Amino acid sequence: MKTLKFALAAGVAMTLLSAVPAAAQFTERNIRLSNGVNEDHPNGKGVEKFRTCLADKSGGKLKVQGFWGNALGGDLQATQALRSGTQEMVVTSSSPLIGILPDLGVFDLPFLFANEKEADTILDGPFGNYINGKLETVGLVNLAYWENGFRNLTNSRRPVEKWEDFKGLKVRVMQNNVFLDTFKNMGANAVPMAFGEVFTALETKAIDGQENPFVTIDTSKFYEVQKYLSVTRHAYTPFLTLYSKKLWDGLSKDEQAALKECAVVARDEQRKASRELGQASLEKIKGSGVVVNELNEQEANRMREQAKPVWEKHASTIGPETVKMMQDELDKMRKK
Ligand code: TF8
Repeated sequence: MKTLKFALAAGVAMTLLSAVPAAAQFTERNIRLSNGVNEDHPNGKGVEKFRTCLADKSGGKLKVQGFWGNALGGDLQATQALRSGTQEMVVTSSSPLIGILPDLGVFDLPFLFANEKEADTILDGPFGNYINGKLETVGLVNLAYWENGFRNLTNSRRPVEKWEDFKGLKVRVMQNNVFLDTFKNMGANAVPMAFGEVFTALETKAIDGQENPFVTIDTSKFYEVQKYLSVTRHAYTPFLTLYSKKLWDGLSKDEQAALKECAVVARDEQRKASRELGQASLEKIKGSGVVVNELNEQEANRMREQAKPVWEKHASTIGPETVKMMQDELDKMRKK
């Protein structure tokens, strides 16, 4: 009888225990998050949303400290700090990281995505997950894909209306072989350079041009030292929102879940800002006296044709399996 009572009491206690949710586990932490761009870039809106979302979920325990304009080093340097566990987070282009994970080069293939919707579908779907899995093996946890955006060419020499107009232009490209070859193949004199050096190189005319989305041409003030903007949309580069795997492994399950959820909430805000501010930036750039030209359809198609050999040349270094998977996902999506 005694044992039965005990068993009953124990049973009740167990049920009670499992009915009361365990208190969520959050530790007071300061998350240093660095950006190469300035705070008025759409990333400013993304980081702000990320900060408030995390504060909400963690009862103020998880704090985000944003750093801007390369204050903690460039994209690559900051990413290496994550890998060695001396910095928590970075929002970086995938392009400068191909030395760490060659598969990331798939995002650099010229004219890969036709529009933002295609980019969102691929990045937020199975392909994005597949790349995230690979990133973990090199010490990086990607919480979400944010938007850097469609890239356009600016220069101080002439309007670029067809691919032959690239000839002899000294154009800064990211430190990335796919970009280097895309521009060489157009006839440009391509110069790989870290983002932090670009403004001065343009200002001193060490280079003629560079390529980035409208929001970056605006918020990094490149339009002040450039005369022409050609709407080439030759590549869409995503941002990775990376967390140090070394530090990640020391977080509680609740902290990890909150970080992932908030990076996605912030992603939606960041993409919205990127798309709205993109138009505003273009108007501002025009208003400053920069001459803006679009490509006509025929020239846009010729440019796309001219870029094709770059795909073939780089498939083996990126990884044939990765390129094929991207191609299959694109085909599937476009058939729908
Ligand atoms: C580039 C990239 C950069 C971004 C930024 C530093 O041109 O597009 O603008 O990675 O976050 O280097």
